[in-house]
Amino acid sequence: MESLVLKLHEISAVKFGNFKLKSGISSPIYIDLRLIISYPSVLRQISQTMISSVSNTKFDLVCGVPYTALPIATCVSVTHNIPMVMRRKEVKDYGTSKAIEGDFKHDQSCLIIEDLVTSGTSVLETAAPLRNIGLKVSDAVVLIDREQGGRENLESNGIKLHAILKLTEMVKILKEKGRLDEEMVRVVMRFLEENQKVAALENTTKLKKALSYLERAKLSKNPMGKRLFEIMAEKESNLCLAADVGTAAELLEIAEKVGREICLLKTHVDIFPDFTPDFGSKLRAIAEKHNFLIFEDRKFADIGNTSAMQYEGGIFHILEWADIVNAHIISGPGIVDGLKLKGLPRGKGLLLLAEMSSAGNLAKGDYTAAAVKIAEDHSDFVIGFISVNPASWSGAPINPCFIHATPGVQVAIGGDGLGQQYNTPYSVIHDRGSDIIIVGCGIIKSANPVAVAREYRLQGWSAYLEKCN
Ligand code: 5BU
Repeated sequence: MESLVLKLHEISAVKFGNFKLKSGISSPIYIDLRLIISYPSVLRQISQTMISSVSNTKFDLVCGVPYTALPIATCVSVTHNIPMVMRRKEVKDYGTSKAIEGDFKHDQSCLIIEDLVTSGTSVLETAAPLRNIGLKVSDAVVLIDREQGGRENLESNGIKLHAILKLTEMVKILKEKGRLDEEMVRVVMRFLEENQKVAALENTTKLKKALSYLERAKLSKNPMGKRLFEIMAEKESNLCLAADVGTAAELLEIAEKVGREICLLKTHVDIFPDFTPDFGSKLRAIAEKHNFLIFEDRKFADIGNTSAMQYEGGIFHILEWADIVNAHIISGPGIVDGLKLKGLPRGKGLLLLAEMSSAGNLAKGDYTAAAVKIAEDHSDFVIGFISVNPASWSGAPINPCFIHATPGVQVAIGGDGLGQQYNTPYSVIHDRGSDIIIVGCGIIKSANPVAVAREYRLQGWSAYLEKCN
């Protein structure tokens, strides 16, 4: 251990002085383990030490936390002949690609390998997608533990931390070997001690649970947004059925059957060859009986005036029967003004398309940010977004009054061959930060839509509960 600590110091992977950290604070100690790839013998020694420290632990696979620990995991894998899996860090633009790469079997156990643990968050970020695909994660091995709550945080998430070195031990070794003078040891030790207190506080804030749907209902400035949150809480359902069946008659039939499982029913009314003017009132009666809202996925996209006319008029009279509609923002904020003119006096709500689920779509980055800005400027009418990965949106945190509804959901990830990309209910609600799963084919095309809808509801709901607790 001593020789490893001395080597890390020699290659400047551990430095002492005065360093400005990313957080803005000044630190007398700086650790950069990315450097070890330039010293193969150090990399080999680290991976050897790490794997030896878990010799009593059983696992089938290893997975390094990206990026610094990837070479360590690779080294462990090739020298000990243990298969490796790899977590993709950038899921956003790779809807269909897997979050975890590699070959594995359900129920195999996976050891997480990490270079340095502070609060344990990065280990948990890797554990979540591994668990999501059915792998067991109960152990993580780390080279350096900064002793800032990581061990406790991981333990409360069912992961035992095996740490090779504590930061304070490293400092002691370097002091004993004459690499640090008394004054520097004192400064570093005091810094570490003070930092532990800060970290403990930060962890408590970070671990703050997600707000419940009911708490968010109180924040909503639009009555329909509020109602939707309340229905979700009442029915313990964050499931929206995308009722893409062939006829209006079939839609009414499935709405009646599946109604009790859903908070929202999404229609594409212009699909139906048998649409009649009484469709709206028939569907409304079923919605009232089973307490769900109706969302016409019309995706208005024109200028405000035209969109307002399309909302109210034509054959479909969407404004009459749909509680919620949605709109692209391609034409600018005027579309919201136009739709609001008709919808707001009647207590309706609007979802903005901030992201889409289909491969190669252009709704990302600045476009998504523009949708958020428009929503904030019109929070009396806009109730939320169609989104895919809201947890990864950059910028200020999004107001929790907004609801996120995500299409492209199935229990098996993959696609439909026409661009649609699927994620699992757990990934959508828990990992990607959405609120509502929109499921079409996964339910409609199943042999038993009622039982399958119930299963989706339970999966979506348990992912939400996990997020809150
Ligand atoms: P699916 O059968 O679960 O793939 O149906 C998804 C539904 O969501 C379908 O009605 C689409 O029109 C709708 N959808 C979508 O798939 N992706 C999007 O980005 C948006 C809507 Br917006």
